[in-house]
Amino acid sequence: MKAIQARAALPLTAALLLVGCASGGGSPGASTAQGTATASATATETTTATTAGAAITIKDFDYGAPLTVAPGAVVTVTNKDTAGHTVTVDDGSAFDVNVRGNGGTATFTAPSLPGTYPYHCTYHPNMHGTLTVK
Ligand SMILES: [Cu+2]
Repeated sequence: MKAIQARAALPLTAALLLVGCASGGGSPGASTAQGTATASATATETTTATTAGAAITIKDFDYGAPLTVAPGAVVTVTNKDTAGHTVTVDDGSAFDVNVRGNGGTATFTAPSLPGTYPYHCTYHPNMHGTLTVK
């Protein structure tokens, strides 16, 4: 007996990028280009160096996989447990947020100094996680 599971993932990439590339074929002394060449190439550069998107999801008293973020990144914490939790750095005071249960969220800013930051929950000392900044 065979169980075939077909999973069709169709990412809709509807990104049309029209880059006006001026054909730079400078062949010396050959053809004479006719007409008016209106080359207005507007290069819109979107520099996305944002540090968004970092997230910790707490579920079943677990912080999930260790998270690596850029210095100063905004980390969003979502708590899917019914109990409240905190994300509290073990040493120092780099971050300490309280996250309500039942889908509560909180955000904190990751330290600007690269390193590994173990954290815990002040309510449940057996809960541990690690945030890496680099
Ligand atoms: Cu907790």
